[in-house]
Amino acid sequence: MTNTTGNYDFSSIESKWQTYWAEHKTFKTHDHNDKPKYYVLDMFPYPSGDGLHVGHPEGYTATDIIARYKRMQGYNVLHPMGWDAFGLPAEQHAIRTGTHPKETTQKNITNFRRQIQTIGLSYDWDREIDTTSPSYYKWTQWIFLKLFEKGLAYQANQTVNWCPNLGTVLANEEVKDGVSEVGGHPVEKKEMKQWLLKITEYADRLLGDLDELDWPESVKEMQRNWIGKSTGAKVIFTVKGIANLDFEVFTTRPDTLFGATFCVIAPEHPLVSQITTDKNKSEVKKYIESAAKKTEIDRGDTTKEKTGVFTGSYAINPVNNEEIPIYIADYVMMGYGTGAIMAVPGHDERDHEFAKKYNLKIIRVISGGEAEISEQAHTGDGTLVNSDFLNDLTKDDATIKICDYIEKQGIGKRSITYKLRDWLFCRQRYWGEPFPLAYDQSGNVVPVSEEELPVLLPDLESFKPTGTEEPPLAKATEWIRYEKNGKIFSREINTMPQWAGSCWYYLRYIDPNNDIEAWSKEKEKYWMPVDLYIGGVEHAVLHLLYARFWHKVLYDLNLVSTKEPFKKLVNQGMILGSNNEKMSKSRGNVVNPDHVIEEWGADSLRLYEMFMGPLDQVKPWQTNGIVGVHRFLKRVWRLAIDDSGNLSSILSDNESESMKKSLHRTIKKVGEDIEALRFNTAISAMMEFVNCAYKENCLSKQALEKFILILSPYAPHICEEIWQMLGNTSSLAYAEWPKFDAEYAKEDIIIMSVMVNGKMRGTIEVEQDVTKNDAIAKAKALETVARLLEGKAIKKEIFVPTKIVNFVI
Ligand code: ANZ
Repeated sequence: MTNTTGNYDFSSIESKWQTYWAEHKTFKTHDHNDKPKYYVLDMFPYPSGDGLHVGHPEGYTATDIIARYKRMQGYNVLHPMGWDAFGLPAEQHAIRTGTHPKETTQKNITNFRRQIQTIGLSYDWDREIDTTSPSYYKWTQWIFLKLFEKGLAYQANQTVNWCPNLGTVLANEEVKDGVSEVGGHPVEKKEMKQWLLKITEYADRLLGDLDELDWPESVKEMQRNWIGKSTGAKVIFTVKGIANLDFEVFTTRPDTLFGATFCVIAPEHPLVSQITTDKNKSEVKKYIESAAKKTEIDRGDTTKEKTGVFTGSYAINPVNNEEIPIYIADYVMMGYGTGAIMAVPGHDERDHEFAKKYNLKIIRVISGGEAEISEQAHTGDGTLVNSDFLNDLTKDDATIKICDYIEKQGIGKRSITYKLRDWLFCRQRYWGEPFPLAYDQSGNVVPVSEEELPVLLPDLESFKPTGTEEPPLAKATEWIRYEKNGKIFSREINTMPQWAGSCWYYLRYIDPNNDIEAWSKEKEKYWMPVDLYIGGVEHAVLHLLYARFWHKVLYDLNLVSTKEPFKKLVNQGMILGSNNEKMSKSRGNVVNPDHVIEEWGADSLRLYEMFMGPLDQVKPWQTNGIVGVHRFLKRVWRLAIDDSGNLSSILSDNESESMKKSLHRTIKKVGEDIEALRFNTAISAMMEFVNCAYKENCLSKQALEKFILILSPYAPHICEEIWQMLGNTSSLAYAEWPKFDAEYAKEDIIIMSVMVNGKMRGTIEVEQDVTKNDAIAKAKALETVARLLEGKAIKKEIFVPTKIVNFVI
């Protein structure tokens, strides 16, 4: 078979094979195969107007290599793609450009799909999903109903960041120093009735089950910190001079109770007005007003100077009856613990800073520390001092003793607190899933019945924020009026937050076209859990925590069969611009994959993104890097096909020993590297193989075939073309992954000298790439060496690769 021209014409080769795969539905996945299953998932993109950037194909190529490799290994592979398309950016873009979000979203999806398809990723496009399509969000609403029925969705008044100019509530992260990050508009604290999901009810399980997951330790740690479990005690302090008035503090250090020299309550604490004396009223009022303007992030910032105000009242420390002043300060948050603390300035840095500023007493109750307690808090370990019956005990023993004591006396109890708050699950926005809820005439919430789903998002002409607290859907008056059994209801007009759709999309891929169920249980059992999930580290907490939460609820409802959705997680590292800065339009360093593909081809793009460095590392884009991998592909092409488009004359039947060795070593290494996601070193090994073939100037057709198969997950288009040129009539996508011959794959045996104290005592025969540990073990086993080492302490083990092992005794 001949190729029309002998050149590596990547652009016609790539479009030819993309068309072939689409027409033959090469990557269509069938359920209930008797093959073992493998589910490899990408974090589906948010289809922004900017289109794909080179960061997307990094993770997508990695999962694609795995998907293609697993298929060749005989797995039934699920590898789907879809669009996470509701949310604020689409709406803001729509507002800016004056087009309806529905239109822009569809336009963006079309562009994203086109771009993704030009990379040659092996998705089963029959499973494509779009979170904004009614056939999808019907089931998002259905899951919400399940949460509602289970009592996990509730309404409550919440203090939110309200920005009148933007006409919306903002997340804490979107507010800096009292103004919105976008536009710098003033932000107010406001009480608003909001929908919340009781994620806190799952805090312990979300924490505990992390241990079983094959996830990066850093991501697990971020989730642990976000959940923030603190073990300690709640202690009751009475207010002096006001009968029957007391309050509870939460402390992680009940052992320091004798060192509490003042109390602090949050500015929003319900007791504020009761305990503030007349004399202090105006000061307190002023302070509370200024605190209301700060965000929690600012209040919790330990670098900011502490502020506070005295209430005029005193609390009684229940263990020693000391009268201690009660302050109000904004470093104490109402939403955490009990919103009140016992301050121990001797051993807590924030309390120490506060005590110094307001001249409050500082007592040492734990021994140790370098500085005087009046100069610096001692937060470390030590034994108890100045603490009556706790004296001389260790911190741990004192904690047990004081907890037993307060429980016996009825002045407190052991307690666990979480940082995790319930999830604020509604937005005053247009472009989101409507809630399947309505209100009756007296304002009671009534869920919409399952048969009435989906509750369609009405086609509003004016979807912009109203400028008031009222969500845009308030304008859809006809839609709001909902009649059932002769009664009139009024629909919920908030929408769900943008995280909702991504909480369960991995389940929909399993059964994307099912209109009677969200997914079939049988298919769920076959496919779940996701075996490998690759995506950006920016989703370490929110998306991954929310999805785990929903999954656990579904598990409790017996709707899914696994406790956790994602068995193994990998974060790809960010790709920076060539100037080592984050890619952004304003920096002018954005690389558009369309241009790269046009100039060098999709196979070069894929190969380069994998060759840049370890998948999880941050790395800069370098144009000469892509030139290098492109040259490699040309060399592969030339190995197979000559100038006039015929099979190359290098190809012959006989083959040198060194070529055989090179082939089998490469097969072994590439397989092992793919398993370990070390794509860059696998590519280096394949480059070495090609160098070897040119040097030997002969290669068997069978060897070339095997090499093409192992290169194909990386550069599928060129490999399909060569595969066909070699006389194969169908796609290589399901060809068997080549096996290596262990004899040939073995590294060369070398001889290393073994010394004791620098004196030659023998030799060992090892493989060229032997590890230090293996070489040392083998050297120790030599009789001559073992005799010398017996009973002696080895001071040092020196290993000079391929040369020497030396023991210093
Ligand atoms: C006395 C004490 C002594 C404390 C000491 C610490 C060290 P984590 O670990 O984050 O859970 N605290 C309690 N509630 C608070 C709130 N609503 N706002 C701000 N701070 C609060 O922190 C728990 C500790 O933070 C608690 O233990 C309390 O101070 C403070 F040597 O109590 B501690």
